[in-house]
Amino acid sequence: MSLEALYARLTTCRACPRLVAWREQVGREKRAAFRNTQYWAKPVPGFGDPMARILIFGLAPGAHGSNRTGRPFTGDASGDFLYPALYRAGLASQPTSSHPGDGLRLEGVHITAAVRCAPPQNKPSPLELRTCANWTAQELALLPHIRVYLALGQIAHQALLAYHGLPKAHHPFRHGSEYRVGERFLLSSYHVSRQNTNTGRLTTAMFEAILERAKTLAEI
Ligand code: DU
Ligand code: SF4
Repeated sequence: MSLEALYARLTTCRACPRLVAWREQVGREKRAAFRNTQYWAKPVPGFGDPMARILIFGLAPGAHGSNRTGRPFTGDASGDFLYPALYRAGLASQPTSSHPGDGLRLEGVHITAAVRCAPPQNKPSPLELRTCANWTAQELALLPHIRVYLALGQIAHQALLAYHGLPKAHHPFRHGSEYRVGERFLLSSYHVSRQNTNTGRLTTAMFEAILERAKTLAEI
């Protein structure tokens, strides 16, 4: 199975009734600024380099970001922070990510999330996280060179610990925390959400340092 084939199956997933309802409701109601656009309103596949050594692991699609455009972190404030940073770190071909088909390519990095459908209030339930981890397992099987997980936020961090069967009490989330998980590293950062970047909780310099550390751990 190829990543493309996996993603084709993923986009038909309806395993979480609450998230299916929400992703589609947001896609019908839309935000005023996007009322003339067709929302994706489906599970959002991962994006990037199949040979990646770094896997950026987000929380879930933004209702009006990737739930609209169909590409992770594309079309909202989180992506407006993330992609320029990837570009400056030499991991992306351009600093902007506006829509699939804009020519953006990642190099050395792949991006996915703990949950692949937009959740209300950006809060997936524990069951939804466990259910979508089945897709994480299949995706990781097709990304054989990952050495570093870069978790964005505590929920992503805990989802990766759960995926590896590691107790969260022994691996607390901190901005910049690093743990070994089997052959890989789990490096974590505050999430790139507007809530964090607008308040200065996560600055450009802090995130640049995280990306440099990820590159070092991945030997890029
Ligand atoms: O056509 P393709 O090279 O298989 O790329 C498919 C898809 O993945 C495209 O949107 C670019 C992206 N991508 C990437 O970002 N970095 C890579 O190294 C290869 C593909
Ligand atoms: Fe399927 Fe994941 Fe979406 Fe649940 S969140 S419906 S498991 S793709």
